[in-house]
Amino acid sequence: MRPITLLSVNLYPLHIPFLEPFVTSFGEEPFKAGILVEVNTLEGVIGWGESSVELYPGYGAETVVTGLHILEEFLVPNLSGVMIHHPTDVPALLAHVRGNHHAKSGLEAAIWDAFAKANDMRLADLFASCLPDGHDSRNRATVGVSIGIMESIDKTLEIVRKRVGQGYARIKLKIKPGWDIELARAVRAEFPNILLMLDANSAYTLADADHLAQLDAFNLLMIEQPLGHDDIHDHGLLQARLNTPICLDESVKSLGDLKMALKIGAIGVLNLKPARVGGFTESLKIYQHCAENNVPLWIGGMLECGVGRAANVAFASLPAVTLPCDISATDRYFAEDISEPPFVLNADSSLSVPDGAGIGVQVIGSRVAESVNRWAEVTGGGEE
Ligand code: OSB
Ligand code: MG
Repeated sequence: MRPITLLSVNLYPLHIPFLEPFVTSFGEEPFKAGILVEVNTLEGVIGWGESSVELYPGYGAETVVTGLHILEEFLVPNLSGVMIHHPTDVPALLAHVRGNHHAKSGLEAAIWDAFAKANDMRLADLFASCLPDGHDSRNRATVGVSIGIMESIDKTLEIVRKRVGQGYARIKLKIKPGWDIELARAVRAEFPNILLMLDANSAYTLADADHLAQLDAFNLLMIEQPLGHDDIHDHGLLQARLNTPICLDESVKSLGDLKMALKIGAIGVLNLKPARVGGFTESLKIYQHCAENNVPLWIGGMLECGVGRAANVAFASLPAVTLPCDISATDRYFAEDISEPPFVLNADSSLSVPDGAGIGVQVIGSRVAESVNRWAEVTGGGEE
């Protein structure tokens, strides 16, 4: 494959209005925040990636401001003028920085996109080319929808009706203490057959095990990250007391974490967010480990804009992604995204992989500029 040479990197803070705020056990996301990464190459190809960092360090430790700092001061300077023979070589070039996976993943993703474009292939096919035979892209990703914490169960039921009506085949409800058993009971009563799951974003402790065991009555696909974001051990103890499979999100930041969780019985299902594990190179290793060990796998989301969404759809089109993903249609999040065309839900609850090279969506420059301006307004100045 044709190598690329990196000339320059531009970083754009994101501020895109949501159609509705997204509330989780760790807080409210008032608008879509993040960092858009643009990579320019000697070959004249431009690559785009998204660092799905957030406004507050509630899900993970990183924020937009820490992401800009780490990218500008430590990651980008190491790549200037570097020839990339394959995107899987990128993590070694970023290894001098510990952690900061979300920041790294946007830069790596931009290089994956540029490399795929320079070689005139879809990102989905580039991913497949890194895997053994039999892992070709299915050209679409099966998806569900994640529903935030609402002001009442009635309001939640209304939204669930709307999403089921739109054709989403799997519903995920955010929960927290006091917003769990009765919610699950009400949704299950009205929708006895939908694929239903809950996500606690680390809102419980092992002392809640008996309480959480009541959820076994509702035939849930899984319960996602009930316990500490950094506590694989206690998830093992909890799983022994639940029939519902535990899905880990926050706790699995690397292939090593996954292996440990599997070894101690702390995980039944993996939510793989490429950003959380540092990018697509690590994601491909984790994907292969899941494929070889029959670990049920789906791709999670961080309310990405079209750039991150496109890359995640490409990854989620790989065949060992066996469960519906948290990658919904553009109109579930935004009135207007920064890229075109929008992702539209197919009748089989899937999103199609775009046809074009790389991520296959076009970034609209004027919308990026508007987003940067909105960010500057709410933060009272430039990027700092
Ligand atoms: O825990 O999966 C999560 C969004 C932001 C931060 C954490 C999570 C989420 C979601 C949204 O659940 C999934 C999506 O992008 O639609
Ligand atoms: Mg989650």
